Amino acid sequence: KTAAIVGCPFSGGQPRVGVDKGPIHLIDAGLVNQLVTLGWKVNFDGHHQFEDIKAEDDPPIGILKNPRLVSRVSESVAKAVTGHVSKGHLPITLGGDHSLAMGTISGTMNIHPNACVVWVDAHADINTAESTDSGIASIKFVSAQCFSQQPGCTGNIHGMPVSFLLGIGSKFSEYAWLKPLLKAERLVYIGLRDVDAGEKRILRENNIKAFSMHEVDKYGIGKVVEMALNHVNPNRDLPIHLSFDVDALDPSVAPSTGTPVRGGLTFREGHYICEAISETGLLVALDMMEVNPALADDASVKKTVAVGCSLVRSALGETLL
Ligand code: DIR
Ligand code: MN
Ligand code: MN
Ligand code: MN
Repeated sequence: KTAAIVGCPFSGGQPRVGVDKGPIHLIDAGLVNQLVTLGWKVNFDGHHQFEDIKAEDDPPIGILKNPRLVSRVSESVAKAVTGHVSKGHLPITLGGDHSLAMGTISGTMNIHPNACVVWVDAHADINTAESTDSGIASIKFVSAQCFSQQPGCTGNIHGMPVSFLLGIGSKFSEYAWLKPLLKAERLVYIGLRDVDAGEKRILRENNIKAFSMHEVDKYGIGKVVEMALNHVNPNRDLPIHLSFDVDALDPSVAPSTGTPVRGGLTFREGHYICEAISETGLLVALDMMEVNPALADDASVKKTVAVGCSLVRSALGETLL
C-alpha cells in the first residue's frame, strides 16, 4: 500500500487567492503521518512547483481565463498522476482549484482507460466555453458568503473541467494534450445543488447520472452511494477515481472554500462516501480540492483543513471501529 501526495498549490482556475495554500495547510496539519498510521507508505517530496505564465502572456481565449496556465499546470499534473498510477501507487492530489482535475483524471485514465469517476461537489463543473456565461442572468440564492453570482466569475476554468474530460463543447489547440477519455456513462455526481442552467441542459442531453442533495435527502447517503456505484461500476470491477470538492460539504462543516453553497453534505455523509468507496477496494486515485485557508476566520480554516484530512483518511481505509 503506497500513496503518493501530489501537492498542487494552484489557483489559476478561479479568481480567489488562497486556494493555492490549501495543500500546504493539509500537509502541515499532519496528513502524511495520519496516513502512515493507517498503514500506508506515503511518498511526498514537496509540493509541485508550477511554471508561472504572466497575465499579459495569457490573455483570455474567448471567455476562458488563464487558459494557457491552466492547461500547462494540468498537463504536468497528468504526467505526475500517470507516473504514480503506473507504479500501482495511489495518487492523492491536494488542491488547489478543481481545474486540476483535468490533469488528475487524464492521468488516471492514461493507465486505466476503463476507470469510472465519482465527482462529489456542490457544482457540476461541466460548463463549456458556450455555457459558462449562462449564470450571469440568473440570480442565484445561495450562501450569504457565496460570490459566484458575480458576473466576473464566469469563464473560470474550475467550473469546466468535466466538459473538457468528456470532450463536450469547443476544442482549443492549447488543450490538445487533453484526450477526452471519459465517457458520460462512467461519470456520476453526488452532492450537487448549484448547477447553472446551461449545465443542467448538458447533464440531461448527455444522460449523465447525478445525485443532487435532493436525492441525498430522499434516499439517504447509503442508498445514494450504492445507486451511484451501481450506475458507473455495476459489477464492482472497474477502477474508481474519486474527485472530492470540499464545497460538497455544508458550509457549516467546510466554510473555507471559494464558493460555499448552503444545504450541503453533513460531516458524516461526506465521510460515508469516502468510507464506502474505500470498502470497494477499487480506489486508484483521489482528489481533495478547493480548500482555501485564506477565506473565513482561523477556527473555520482549522475545521476545513481538518475535515479535508479526515476525508482523505476515510478514503484510505480509516474505519470507525
Ligand atoms: C460556476 C461555479 N458553476 C462556474 N463553479 C464552481 O463558475 O462555472 N465550482 N464554483 O466548484
Ligand atoms: Mn509514486
Ligand atoms: Mn464546487
Ligand atoms: Mn468543483
